[in-house]
Amino acid sequence: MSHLKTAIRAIGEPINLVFCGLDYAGKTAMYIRLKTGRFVANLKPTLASTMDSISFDEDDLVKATIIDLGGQKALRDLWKTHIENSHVIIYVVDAYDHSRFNESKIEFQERIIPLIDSKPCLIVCNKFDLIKADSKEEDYSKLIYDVENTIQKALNIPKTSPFEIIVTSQKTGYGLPKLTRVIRELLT
Ligand SMILES: Nc1nc2c(ncn2[C@@H]2O[C@H](COP(=O)(O)OP(=O)(O)OP(=O)(O)O)[C@@H](O)[C@H]2O)c(=O)[nH]1
Ligand SMILES: [Mg+2]
Repeated sequence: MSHLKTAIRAIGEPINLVFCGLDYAGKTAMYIRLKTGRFVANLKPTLASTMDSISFDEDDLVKATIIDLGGQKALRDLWKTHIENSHVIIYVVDAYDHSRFNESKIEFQERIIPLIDSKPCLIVCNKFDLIKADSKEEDYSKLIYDVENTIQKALNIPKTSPFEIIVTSQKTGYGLPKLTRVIRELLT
């Protein structure tokens, strides 16, 4: 990951984080959570991508530009240019919706992997609140581990750097401190 830090320092340009992944995964909910700390239910699908500056520390010193893309099928050809122009890729998966794991895998393998170019790639397994509500598992850390493992296998994510899997719920805020910390570490 030090590759990113060196590149940023050398160039001194704004750092772009791109949010991609299938429609309905929770990209815009995550952008709003990171920006405002709030969860918004019933969001409309993103048709035009949003670019906005977000701080990842309380002193407002660690900033990056978020690019929140639309995930609908017809919009996925637009991902390429944004990924190429970004320093960090954040691929969001609806970890509750098993019926779309295969579609998410195909897009990840065909549209993300070829563009990685050693960029950090965080895979966000979102909607953990729905998984937890459905599960009888009482061991919280085991449940998290199972989600990470399920998504890693379902999408065939390499277990090595620059890939990192993070479980989140935009609704409860679970995983957001870890996500923020990982992003902050990449940026500073
Ligand atoms: N229960 C729950 N719902 C969530 C979570 N994250 C997002 N949602 C809801 O899921 C729906 C889709 O979320 P969006 O953020 O609009 O999804 P998106 O990935 O931006 O979708 P596109 O813009 O179409 O690509 C919205 O109604 C959100 O409120 C979560 O962690 N838990
Ligand atoms: Mg959206």
